Amino acid sequence: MTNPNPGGASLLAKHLTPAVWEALKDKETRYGVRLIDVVASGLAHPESSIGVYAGDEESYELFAPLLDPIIAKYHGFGPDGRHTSDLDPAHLDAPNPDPEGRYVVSTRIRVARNLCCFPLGPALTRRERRIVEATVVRALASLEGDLSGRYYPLYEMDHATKERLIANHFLFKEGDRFLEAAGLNRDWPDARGIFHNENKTFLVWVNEEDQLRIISMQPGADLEEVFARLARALGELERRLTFARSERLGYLTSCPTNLGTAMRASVHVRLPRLPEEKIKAIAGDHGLQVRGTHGEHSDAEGDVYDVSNKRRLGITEVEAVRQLSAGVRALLAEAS
Ligand code: ADP
Ligand code: ILO
Repeated sequence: MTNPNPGGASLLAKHLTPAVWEALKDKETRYGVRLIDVVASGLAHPESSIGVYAGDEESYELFAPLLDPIIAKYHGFGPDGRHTSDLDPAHLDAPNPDPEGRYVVSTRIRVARNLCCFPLGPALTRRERRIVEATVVRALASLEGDLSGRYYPLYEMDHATKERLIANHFLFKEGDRFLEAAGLNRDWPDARGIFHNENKTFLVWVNEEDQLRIISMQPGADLEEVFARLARALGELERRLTFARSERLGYLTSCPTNLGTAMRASVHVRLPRLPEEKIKAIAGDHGLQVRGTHGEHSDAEGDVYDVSNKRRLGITEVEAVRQLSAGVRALLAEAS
């Protein structure tokens, strides 16, 4: 097969040169992940911004000639970089940027995690996915206090409940075309589900883009409270589960944009007086990205934007939330 570069503006199109294709096309990881699997989503969707998904930890080593330049471009993190983590809430100095609640509707901080010693989602077998689900659900069932909750398997959930949870920003959407092409939606909805505590401030998505998406969220702009809850939950889960992690790349995720902290700290902020271009410019100056009201690939509704840290690797969790805090302050200074 000759180099099937999809064209377009994705990082895949930029970095899948004929030489890279030739060097990697016959390689295969121990879990059977090939170059054609890594690039499948980007080839199917030339409109992708990134275009690649890793099938396992070894993909990041074996396909490094393709993935490293993509990682470098997205995170500003070179091949000699070493990721470090800081989840200590005592190190976070990010007072509520909107104490009167005039602009910030809600705050959400999520991290992605995958279990050590399994392939990542694109290469999981149905049986492995079920083992992952059972392992995660067992760990979640033993959480106590405000972190205790219930697991809701997707196949048991009626349509109306699903729609309501999605509309209220608690549950992942179904049928993402990029995930579909990467093989991440195989056997849907088998072994997928959501765990949450009673007031839905602590939630865990199971077997979507990553095996776990661990989420702390609440109305308002109390970044410190949201971060502290997440850090506490992660501490509890780390005592029960072993997550896939590398010295260099931090926590391992299926999409290279999520490596490192695997953290996306965001606010939903209502900015009726600022043009979208201005919002994007201010956010960009602070290392932040802007999404729509219903997440990635959605539009802003009612002037509510999702503003979050873009970089997740080569930055600590504390730094990522501080970056969000500084950017939100700058936006609110312009908005008032
Ligand atoms: P991810 O957060 O995993 O990168 P998405 O961009 O698809 O993925 O967002 C997932 C969901 O989280 C969407 O419903 C989105 O609207 C919601 N969300 C993101 N940030 C916030 C926030 N600050 N408050 C409430 N919901 C949020
Ligand atoms: N594969 C899609 C999305 C990339 C970034 N978003 C994630 C991780 N959900 C693309 O290349 O546009």
